[in-house]
Amino acid sequence: MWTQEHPHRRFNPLTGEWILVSPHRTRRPWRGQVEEPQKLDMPAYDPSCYLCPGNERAGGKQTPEYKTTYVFDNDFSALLPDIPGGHLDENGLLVAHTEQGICRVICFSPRHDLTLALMDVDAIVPVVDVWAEQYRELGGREDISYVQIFENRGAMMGCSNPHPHGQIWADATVPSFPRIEGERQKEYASARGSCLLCDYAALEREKNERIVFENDSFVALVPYWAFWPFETMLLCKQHAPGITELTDGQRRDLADALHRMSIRYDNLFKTSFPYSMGIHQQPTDGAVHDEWHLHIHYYPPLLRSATVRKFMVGYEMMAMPQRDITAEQAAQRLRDCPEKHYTL
Ligand code: H2U
Ligand code: ZN
Repeated sequence: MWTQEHPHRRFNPLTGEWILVSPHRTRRPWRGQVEEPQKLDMPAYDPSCYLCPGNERAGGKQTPEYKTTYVFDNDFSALLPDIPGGHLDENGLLVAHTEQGICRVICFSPRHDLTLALMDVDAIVPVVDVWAEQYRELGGREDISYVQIFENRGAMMGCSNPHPHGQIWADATVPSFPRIEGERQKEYASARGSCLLCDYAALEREKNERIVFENDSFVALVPYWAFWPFETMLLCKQHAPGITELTDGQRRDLADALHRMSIRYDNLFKTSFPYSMGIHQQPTDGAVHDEWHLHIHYYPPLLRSATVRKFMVGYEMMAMPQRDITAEQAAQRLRDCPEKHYTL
């Protein structure tokens, strides 16, 4: 009889891809390091930080004396708004298109020493509000079809500065991952007449095996098809294609969910937990996208401790992604974490 204890593949309905799960491997003995809780001694203001209020940034620009959040055009933008349009196609083999866009940086707080785990929910609500404003403004432009809001946390993720901040890259075209998720949601909606992620959230809440926590508007869970060891998703319980559709109450619940997820993550390995987190929502390409269901992905690299991470190498680079610890075990570990930050 097949059980989920045997090696198996799990299907990701949002991408159409598979992931190999090898639960028996978690029985391998582990004699790796057990680390001391990491102290997070950081100054509230760092004179050398370009995101701290009043300090100088690259190119002589100045970060103002802001009180809550602050948004500016990235001084090293990967995408630029004013470039000549053009493309190349030689035999379908050498193909290129110019890509226009806008990159911005969002400071979450003037305090250098805080993170979403250490800020109050009251202070995170303005972050959600500024995400919605930016989505509305950038998405409202003729030349922008998708607004990707994200946060990279921790040096392990290539984050250059601990000052709490995120980024926005707004693109003339819909980038690969949201495009694929959009196509999959659209196919599901046409085939079943319902929303993929509304149905998924309802199923997970009924099963109650992978839920980490809930509030009135959001459910936090380890998706059945998770790839990163402690990957999670925040799903809006009500159908909402984008962040601008959220009510004030839902925005507050999102701030609460972001806060609680970050605390549980930090408590898991008693460290300032690294991750990439991003919002997936409807494109702003002028079409109606009711098939889209707003959600947030967390992709954290850590596996066993504050320093032992998962590597995507070998079979995973050549064949398909794989995990040992199951989504159910990861959800249990995150459920067992308290919601009071370990440093407090
Ligand atoms: P990360 O730490 O996630 O790399 O984000 C910081 C961003 O801040 C990064 O994209 C930008 C970098 O280009 N930046 C500025 O816009 N101005 C500066 O003075 C330094 C860094
Ligand atoms: Zn700072």
